Amino acid sequence: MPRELTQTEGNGLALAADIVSGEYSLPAERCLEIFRLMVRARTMEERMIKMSKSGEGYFWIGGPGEEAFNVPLGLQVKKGRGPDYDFLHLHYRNSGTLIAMGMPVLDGIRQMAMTWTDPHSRGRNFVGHYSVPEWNVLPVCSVIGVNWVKAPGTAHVQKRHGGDGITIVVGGDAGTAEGDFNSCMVWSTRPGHELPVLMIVMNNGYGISTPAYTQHSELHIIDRGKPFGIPGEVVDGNDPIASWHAIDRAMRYVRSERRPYMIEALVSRLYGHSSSSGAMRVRDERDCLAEFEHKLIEAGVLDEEAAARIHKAAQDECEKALEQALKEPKPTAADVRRFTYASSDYDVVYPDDYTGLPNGD
Ligand SMILES: Cc1ncc(C[n+]2csc(CCOP(=O)(O)OP(=O)(O)O)c2C)c(N)n1
Repeated sequence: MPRELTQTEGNGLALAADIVSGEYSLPAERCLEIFRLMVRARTMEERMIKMSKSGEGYFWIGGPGEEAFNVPLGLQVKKGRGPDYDFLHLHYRNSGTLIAMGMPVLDGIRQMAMTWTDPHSRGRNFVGHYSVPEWNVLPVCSVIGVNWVKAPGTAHVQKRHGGDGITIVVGGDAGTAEGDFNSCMVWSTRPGHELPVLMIVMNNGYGISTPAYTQHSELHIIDRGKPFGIPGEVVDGNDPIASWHAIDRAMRYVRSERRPYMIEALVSRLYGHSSSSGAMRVRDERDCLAEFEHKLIEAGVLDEEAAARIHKAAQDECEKALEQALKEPKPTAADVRRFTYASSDYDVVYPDDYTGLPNGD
């Protein structure tokens, strides 16, 4: 509940000074910003699920159930290009992070529709496999685990470069069983060569159809960081206020200490693993968006009409984006050989610019 009501928003609703969740709070305006972004991310994903069923797209995988953590993450990234800024090695469920960083919904829909205009992969990668060089978002890799071992590479560059840029790496709980997770911890904690890596495990309790409790005997995944001296915390990833503060604490630590830190966010998986398992809405898991909406209404900073307007605006945005994407060209068969390697003056293997860069269109 809000501590006190101090202002009046343009739509006539009283704005609370802070929205409180347990021992944490955030200003009401920040909460409304997070809520709007969560709605846009969820609506985009649900539109994509429909596309996977209607044939306007094919395979779907994504982040419904992770928005309460992923949006606060995106809002706190030090966004830019090069080692002065944060590097992101994201998971395929990080749509909320990209939306919070400013990705247009249209670009997410373009990847789902596999259009040539998809800026992340030119219509050639799975949906949710983002890549944004201007924001240091490295291409999401379908091979789970690999992210963990790429992260020390960018963090190493940042450590040598100086400044306060950090490397953020995100993966699911099942992927932590890969040796790469261990490699990340080893490489990030070599004595005298510790690296600024924020390791984030999104624990939704499943690896496709395998429940985590049948595979993991450790109480928490972050406990595996202890022998390496990696501090960590478990956070309720369905609570955007708690998540905001956990991310803030972790980022402050990694930015200033230049050492790794681990967050384990307990999240939901609201449409199963992917379209391969039907992408049907599950009803027995917490829904962070419904919970947050309820909280903001209870606190008096939102009412049902205002919430409905926010949902409707997001739906309209997604319909418009889909309409646009469906008009755009698809890649051709010849394009499959392009953009495979960055061009180089020293490339003796593909002297004819096999990759299509930089002389391609
Ligand atoms: C190396 C590797 N093995 C297997 C797969 C097939 N696969 C795709 S997603 C997935 C489960 C991943 O579970 P988790 O890491 O918990 O992430 P979640 O999908 O639950 O977010 C698996 C096994 C893969 N992509 N890469």
